Amino acid sequence: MRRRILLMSAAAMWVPLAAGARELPPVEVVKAKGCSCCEGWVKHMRAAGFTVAVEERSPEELEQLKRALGLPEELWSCHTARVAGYVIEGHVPSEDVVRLLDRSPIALGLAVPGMPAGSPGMEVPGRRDPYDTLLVGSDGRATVFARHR
Ligand SMILES: [Cu+2]
Repeated sequence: MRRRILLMSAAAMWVPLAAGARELPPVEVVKAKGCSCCEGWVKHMRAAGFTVAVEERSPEELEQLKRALGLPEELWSCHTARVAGYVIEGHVPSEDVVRLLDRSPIALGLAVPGMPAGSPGMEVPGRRDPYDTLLVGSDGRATVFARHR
């Protein structure tokens, strides 16, 4: 319940501006040292106009963070990010993050579980796995937010 209130107030703080004058909230990424696909995702987010701060932690601390945020283990990926009170887990395309901010649902955030080839930061020449971006509810339940084929 406390998380829900926090999320609501965080979402309310982000007021969408008129199209073309969008101001994007800062993104905080927590990643393990030496994770290059995580760096790839950071570049992707910066290219989309986000200001991204990166913090490196041990794999154990990263796991602890995911648990503390209430992310079910089956949704885990490499890096974990936070933006406007939402959790963004893994290689979520920037356009999905923008759409989440526009809609500002009451939710924990978005997740792309695992590390599908072809997702932002996971570019593999000649390979593109279909994947879904999931909307993770405050209770940890996931539904499809966007399909990427
Ligand atoms: Cu990755």
